[in-house]
Amino acid sequence: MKKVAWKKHSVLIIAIIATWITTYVGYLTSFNLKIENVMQQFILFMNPLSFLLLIYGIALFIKNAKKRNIYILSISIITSIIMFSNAVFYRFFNDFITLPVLFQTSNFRDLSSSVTTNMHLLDVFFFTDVIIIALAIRYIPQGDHNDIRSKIGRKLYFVATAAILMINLGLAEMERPQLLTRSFDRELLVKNIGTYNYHIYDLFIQSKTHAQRALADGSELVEVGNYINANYAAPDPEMYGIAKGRNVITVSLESLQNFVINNEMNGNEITPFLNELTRDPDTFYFSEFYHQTGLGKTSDSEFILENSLFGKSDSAVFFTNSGNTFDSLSERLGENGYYTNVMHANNRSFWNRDIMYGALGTEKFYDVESYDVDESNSVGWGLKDKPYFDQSVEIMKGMPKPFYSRMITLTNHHPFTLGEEDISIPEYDSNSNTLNRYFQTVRYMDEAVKLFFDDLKASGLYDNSIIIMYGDHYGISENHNKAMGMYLDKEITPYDNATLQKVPLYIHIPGYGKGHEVKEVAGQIDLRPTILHLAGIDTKGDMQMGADLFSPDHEQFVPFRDGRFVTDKNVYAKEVCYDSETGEETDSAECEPFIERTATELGYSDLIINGDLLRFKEKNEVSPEKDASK
Ligand code: GP9
Ligand code: MN
Repeated sequence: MKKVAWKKHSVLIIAIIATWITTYVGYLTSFNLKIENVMQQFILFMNPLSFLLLIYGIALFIKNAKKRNIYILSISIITSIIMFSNAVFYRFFNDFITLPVLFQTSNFRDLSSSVTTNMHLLDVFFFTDVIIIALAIRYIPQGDHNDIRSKIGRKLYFVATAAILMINLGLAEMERPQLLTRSFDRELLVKNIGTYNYHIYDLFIQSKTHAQRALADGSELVEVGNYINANYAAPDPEMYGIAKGRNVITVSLESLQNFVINNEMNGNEITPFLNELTRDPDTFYFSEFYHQTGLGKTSDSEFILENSLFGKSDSAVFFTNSGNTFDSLSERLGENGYYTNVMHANNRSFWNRDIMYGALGTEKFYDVESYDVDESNSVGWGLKDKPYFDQSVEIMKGMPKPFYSRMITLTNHHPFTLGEEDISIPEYDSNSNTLNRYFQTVRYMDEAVKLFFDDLKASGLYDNSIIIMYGDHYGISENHNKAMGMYLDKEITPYDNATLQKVPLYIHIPGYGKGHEVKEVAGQIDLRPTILHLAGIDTKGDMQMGADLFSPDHEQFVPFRDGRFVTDKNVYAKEVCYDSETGEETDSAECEPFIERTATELGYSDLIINGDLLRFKEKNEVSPEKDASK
């Protein structure tokens, strides 16, 4: 009977194997996938299988032999075209195709012109399976089949397919926890679930986004706009335009929490340079400043800084809404003559940055390819912060002025590892190795930032720049509460977990002389209006949820993406209202109005993003100053 089944379905079996192998060989020859261990190699090998079993398996329902063969051949042509297009696309963009890129390429070089130049003769290889299948159809005679037994066989076949998919997803989840919820990186997706499943996943995410978008018609913009206008905080005339014409440099300090600043660990000063800056007359140091990121971590902090809108509650907005229209900080500075760029020595597709930066109007992304990276200057996630800053300043020297450079550091990232040569202070001695090492990588970052300032001074760029540095999100999660409790010498409550979300913010204006510590409760959402006002660019009428930090009207209220919030009087966490001074539980009536407002602000931000509402907003509609400056 086995023999009969093999004979009956030989074309199908040949098709599955031929496309499977062609796909796998395609992975190895056309994409630069970094495979680190045997398990990853195995996942890569097996990942095309579940999809191929499913899609070719539909042939089992087609009784007529001729139609069945046409179906199988068509599928092989389609899968070959998918692999072939990705290979051509990859040569140019170093990335896999995602749907928004097919609709939105205006900010990158023209796709179509590059396609032909990136096709290679050897690409016919991708159609090897088609040829094999065509030959099989030609030489292996097949009849119609329509019997009872095949129904049971079919069931078994699809159960096996589902099982293979589950095994694949299970292994992928082991290799990369939260792969599908956080998305991270297209390369990781392809490596773990395969090109075909990846495209289905992409289609799913993008259709969800499109459906939400299709339901919006712009009428919501009025309601949201009214709320935003009512909360507009006019700039302090003393500060407005104080950095006009200067280069704007923002630095995202990876995983840096505020608790290490002006603090020590077993007698060792953790951040000598950043501590010195808190007392520097050219620096405003914000000691009650919070990150507001969600699942999208670094990318959320980038999104918040650029748009003064929140990320999403259940996914990374960089992945779900890279096709939206934005009114970003980059775009606004760009319109005002700045050369806008991002400097980050990682894959361009990580967090979907390459696509999102296009939507944000960033002119240039200096990704890993723009840096000299090798074994000797890398650790953990890649290029170490010291050489990163060194090389970045070299690149900056050649940039048109003024520029807006958004820098993203990397070394102080989980798992917080360093080579011996970069360790300046001992490990901590708690039960958490993560926290123990954290102090060391934080210290390394502190030294790197000092070096950066020295380099900027030496390059002559320093005096005509303004440098804004902030922690992107927490580095030590609640899983390390016990160790944190030991370090802070107290039992960690939900109140502490909320206040531990403080990240340092430095606004450094060389030559200013009147800087000081600011204890205003504030958040990342406030960065966009603050920076634009310092640069002398008005933001009245902009669809932003934050307010200028220097404005007398700035309110001390910071909603977190998960519904917690902090004001100057209270902290609200785990549905408990705390007194912000004492950390003790207090009358819930004190928090009540802000619970409501947190929901409103998060809701309005979601409305803007999900409905892609900014596409309905007339450019320059409500910003007369901006027109005047042109
Ligand atoms: C990756 C870096 C880290 O490029 O930004 O991302 P994270 O894991 O912190 O979101
Ligand atoms: Mn980060």
